[in-house]
Amino acid sequence: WKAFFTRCESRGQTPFPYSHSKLFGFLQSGLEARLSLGSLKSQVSALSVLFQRRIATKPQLKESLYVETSMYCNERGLAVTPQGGNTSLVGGSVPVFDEILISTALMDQVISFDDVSGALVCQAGCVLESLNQYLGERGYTMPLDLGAKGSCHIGGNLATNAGGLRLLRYGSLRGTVLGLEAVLPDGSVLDCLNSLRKDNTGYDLKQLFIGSEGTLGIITALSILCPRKPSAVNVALLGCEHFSKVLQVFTLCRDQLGEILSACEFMDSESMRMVQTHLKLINPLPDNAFYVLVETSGSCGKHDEEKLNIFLEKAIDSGFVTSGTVATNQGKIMSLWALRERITEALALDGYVFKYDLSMPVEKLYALVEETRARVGSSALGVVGYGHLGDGNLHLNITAKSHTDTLLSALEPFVYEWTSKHHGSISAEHGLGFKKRDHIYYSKSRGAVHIMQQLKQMLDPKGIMNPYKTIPPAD
Ligand code: FAD
Ligand code: 2HG
Ligand code: ZN
Repeated sequence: WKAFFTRCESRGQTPFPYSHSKLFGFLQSGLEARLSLGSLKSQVSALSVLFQRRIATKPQLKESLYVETSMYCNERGLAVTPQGGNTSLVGGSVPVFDEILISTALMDQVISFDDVSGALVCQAGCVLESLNQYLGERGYTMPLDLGAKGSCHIGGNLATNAGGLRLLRYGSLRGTVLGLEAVLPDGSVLDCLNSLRKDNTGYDLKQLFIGSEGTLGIITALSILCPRKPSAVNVALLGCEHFSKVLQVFTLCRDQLGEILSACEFMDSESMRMVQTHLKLINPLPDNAFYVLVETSGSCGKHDEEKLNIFLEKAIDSGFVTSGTVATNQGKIMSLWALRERITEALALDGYVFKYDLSMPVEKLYALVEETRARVGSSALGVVGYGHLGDGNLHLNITAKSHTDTLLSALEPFVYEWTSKHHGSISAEHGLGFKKRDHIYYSKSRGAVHIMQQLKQMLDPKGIMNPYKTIPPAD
């Protein structure tokens, strides 16, 4: 990013949003491009005429619009970036040089909902929170939840294989997505949109598109299995003195809460400081080194409360937690969740943020934060560790007054090498996008990346789909 911005700025250009004349500058400077300069403006206006005509004739947008656009772009070698809610944290959803942005924002219709099986079929541009609301009115809920729920699209969630706050309970989208439809780069439609729970007829092609970050095609519709909305939800926020106690709380809550455990998140005191300072949120507990948020969801309030109380008693008696608070009403539940869900927002208000999304054996999770803190010293404003404890997923964020190469070189490749050494993943749930594409080798073998490149070549021979993201070019 830095190199790219510096190049643009040295020519007096602002990289985003770019106009055609600015793009002209990029092309002249020899950056990769697949457009002929003279025709760019006419290509874009031809596309917009195509869109307007389509919208006028088809008030309810169908995938046919995407078919025509894909064919148009494929024939002319125009690069395309699919965009959902644009909440990507790795620069996956923004054009880098010459791509045409295709948004799913107008594809926001529920197609069907089966209230016996819980299978929801909808278009890719439905906002996650709206789907949850739609289902809530019918006694069901979405099997995933994340802080960006008010903006992100379900198509974007599939494209990134988003994890989030409920993965511990309902598992990954690789299990809950039943089928999908995608428009391929050449305009053909891949129809795998079934709603069956069991289907072992050949390769499971939908899995290729889950987590493909817009590099293979545009997901236009999907079918997803939704669980019943739990009638009883309880949340506890607990304070711990050491990370070793956080781990003991996790083990205890799995033992004691079993099938009603729906989330187990953790945050350190630095994360708490961020939400208190920048968002003025109130910490209901005395200051602690760590906080664990435990959520239970079930169908019998009395039974769940009893279980939660036994768990809390044991956690206190064993000295795992030093303080705690429990919420059973919606208002307090939301305010406890806000402390955890809004950390990303608070960090953005602290300064420039270096973001890392890592998974590793859970007992190693916090050692990396401590080592990073010691390494960067006072050159950072904050070194913050939090995440999805139940999934072994750490969000390590380092804030600074501004981006500096010195800080970057203290962090990278250190963070990636550390993670790889401990057999972790350098992108647990956010994907690789533009920012992390070239770091893929820390988590995947050369052989595995080679097969990914071959798959990409087969489905997108002209390389028009999100070309600068996720999969590095073949050597
Ligand atoms: P976009 O950002 O628009 O796109 C993401 C990628 O998918 C891009 O590569 C894009 O090209 C591609 N894409 C989008 N739509 C399609 C489509 N229809 N077909 C093909 N490709 C497509 N992520 C988590 O996993 N867990 C979290 O807990 C979490 N919390 C977050 C909290 C906040 C406050 C924020 C800002 C982000 C968070 N994220 C989280 C990251 C982000 O929200 C997810 O990656 C989300 O799934 C992206 O959805 P989107 O619709 O915004 O996609
Ligand atoms: C979360 O779990 C998100 O809050 C965002 O995945 C993490 O901003 C981050 O690093
Ligand atoms: Zn997360």
